[in-house]
Amino acid sequence: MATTTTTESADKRQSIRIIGAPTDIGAGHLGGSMGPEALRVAGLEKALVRLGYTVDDRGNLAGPTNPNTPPINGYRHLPENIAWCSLVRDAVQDSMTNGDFPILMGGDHALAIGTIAGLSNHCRSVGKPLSVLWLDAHADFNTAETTPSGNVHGMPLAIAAGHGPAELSGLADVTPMIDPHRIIQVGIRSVDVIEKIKVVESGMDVHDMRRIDENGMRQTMTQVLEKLAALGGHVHVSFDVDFLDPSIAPGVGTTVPGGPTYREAQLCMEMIHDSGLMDSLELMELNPAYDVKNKTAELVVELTKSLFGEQILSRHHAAL
Ligand SMILES: [Mn+2]
Repeated sequence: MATTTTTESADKRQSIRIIGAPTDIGAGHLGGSMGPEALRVAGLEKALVRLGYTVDDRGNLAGPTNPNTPPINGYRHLPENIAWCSLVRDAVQDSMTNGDFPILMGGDHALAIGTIAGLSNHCRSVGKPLSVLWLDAHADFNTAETTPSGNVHGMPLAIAAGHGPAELSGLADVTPMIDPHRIIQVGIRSVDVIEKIKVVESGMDVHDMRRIDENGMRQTMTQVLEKLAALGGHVHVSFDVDFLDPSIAPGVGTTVPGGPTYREAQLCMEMIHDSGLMDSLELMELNPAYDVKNKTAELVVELTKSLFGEQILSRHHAAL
């Protein structure tokens, strides 16, 4: 695919803008607010520079603190989630408008509402459809009616698809901000009871761990990337660190056993890179309070390098 990449998209990929969103406002556990700093300590910027990219770390967005209070009408911290997601929307949209490839460092996964809102606005302005590749242990398709906890990080895709409080689901210029038929999920292995019905009805394409066990990561990602290529338009990759098996990635608040191994995750990321399809990225739910000597942050940096083209041997050398 690399040989068919246009000059325009190749240029776009040379310039990366890193945006930090240090908050755990949508999560059940505190500590995701330290995620951006842990990724900086693990050398995210330097790793991308070594791969030949120009990288501009814009520092952190500044939103409200976490009041850590119980749900009100089914949602925890709704006003604070609105404030943070609005900041993320504007930062991501500004990056796209300036031709920079945005990497959002979370922060919890509720912030994806802001990312998708910003991308939705940008895509509408340039006449492109928006698709999302969602790497996660969870379907994140709860609503106030189905959520066991009221934590908004379990709801971002339902809200992006138009099912949620108007203040959040209406954060983009149009509602819904994405067509759920353009959402592909990989790695899913924890879906709440009523949420299962909503996920099946939603139209999302869900490659759960059972499908990955049966088909293998290679065939799974071949199918996923062929579908994304056929759908066309902008492809956003939303990487929840709990996608990974907890044995290699303990630094998240919501670990679920039975996730992709180190090699399966690397293959997934390398295949995404080789497809040339990725147009924006977010690295979500890293929680240093649960990590061991920052090893999960270091793994996320390793996987991000693969997403941006790091290979064991270059394809050219391997062919000689
Ligand atoms: Mn998630």
